[in-house]
Amino acid sequence: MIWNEFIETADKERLKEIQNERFIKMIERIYYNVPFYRRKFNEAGIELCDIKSIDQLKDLPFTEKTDLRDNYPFGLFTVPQNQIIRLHASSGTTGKPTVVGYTRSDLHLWSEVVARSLSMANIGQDDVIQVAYGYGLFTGGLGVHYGAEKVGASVIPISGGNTKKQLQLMVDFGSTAIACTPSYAAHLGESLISAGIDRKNIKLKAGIFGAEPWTNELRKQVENLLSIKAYDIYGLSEIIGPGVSMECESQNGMHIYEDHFIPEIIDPDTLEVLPYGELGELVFTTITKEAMPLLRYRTHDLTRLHLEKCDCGRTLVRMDKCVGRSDDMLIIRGVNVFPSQIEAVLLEMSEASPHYQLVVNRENNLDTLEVNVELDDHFWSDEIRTLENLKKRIEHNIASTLGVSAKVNLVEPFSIARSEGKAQRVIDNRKKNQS
Ligand code: DLL
Repeated sequence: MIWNEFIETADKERLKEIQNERFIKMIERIYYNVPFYRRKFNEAGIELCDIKSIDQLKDLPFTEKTDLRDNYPFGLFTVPQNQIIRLHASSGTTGKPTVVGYTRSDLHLWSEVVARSLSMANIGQDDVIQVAYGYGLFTGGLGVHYGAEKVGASVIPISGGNTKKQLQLMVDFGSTAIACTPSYAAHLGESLISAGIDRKNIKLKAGIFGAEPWTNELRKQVENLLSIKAYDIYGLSEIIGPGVSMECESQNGMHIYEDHFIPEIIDPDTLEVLPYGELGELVFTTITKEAMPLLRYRTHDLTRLHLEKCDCGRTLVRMDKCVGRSDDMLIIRGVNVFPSQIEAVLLEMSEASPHYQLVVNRENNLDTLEVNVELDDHFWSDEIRTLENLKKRIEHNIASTLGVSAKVNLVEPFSIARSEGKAQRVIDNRKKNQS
């Protein structure tokens, strides 16, 4: 189901015309209304009248998360407070939160892009969607909520957590779709089984999972556990929230709504724009947002872009599943390791459950990586030799795939804390010791 056929299947020339027009307006908007941008343009010697086409985007300055913090709370807004009708914020582990504001038109835009996203999973007015992303300052809950209302689905605003209630309503209200983080979806799946609920009593067919990196291996597990099709949805508060891009039925990358968010992939070191197909950092420019447009915002998410038309008929550029954030990348004795790579290795083995944790330490100036792996209930054994062999096999698979040795600790089923939102997969004690 394509929500906005005109845009989602537009030919590239038509789309570029639309982008160009909107881009120029956006540049004027930030230049005249936000001192921060005016200063940046002046420092870079850029005159407003010189910017005539979106092709010049690559020559304009970047915006970073620290710029949002430095202008806390409302310094990057282009409108007075009386036009802001919603505020969200991301907690951030250190310092001040990053704040985002929305005008009425921004909220319309947000529901439009989420409506497009849900339509990719064929969610419409015959559906009952359980929104189990957190409601509050986090954009997940309310973001998906408004888009779900727009497509006419019956929305259950249950928010995150309270797993028993989630399962009860799933059965009683006949939920056909669930939106939550993939790690929580895995937990819901196993809870469904341990509660002894017969799958026949559940109408669930689709999951809208995002807000954290997850692998295709985890997708398979969650699809099996819940007997659904699991779709990846991507977004970040600074750009709008969920609904920056979403996977269609082909599950071949997430379509980015380029009529609102212009993507670029850059080399995070040289900051040069990379060609389609190359792995690098995703950067977005919003061209229609009113309250807080962002110019070349560095997401620090690592992925690739693909231009080819998709089997679903959409022409919108696709982004691969995110490998992770550049700031989540662990460097273990000089080797770059993303938690998602470990996840892929673990979940290729049927013995591992989707619950794991990486613990990094520094001992005698050497980094050590420990991987706590929770075993699937069926494979837990009292036989030490069985466990020892399995542990060695996992250690071998990690070493041969990632090129780094790790100590694996097999832990009992249900012993790793479950997350209701974004899972905390890494405990890096090196950082703690530094501060
Ligand atoms: O996580 C918005 C969201 C809510 C997206 C619900 C999808 C579903 P933030 O809290 O600002 O916003 O976190 C944004 O989360 O830069 C990525 O690192 C990560 N992220 C979001 N979606 C995905 C995804 C929301 N599908 C940060 N795959 C982003 C991988 C994701 N990482």
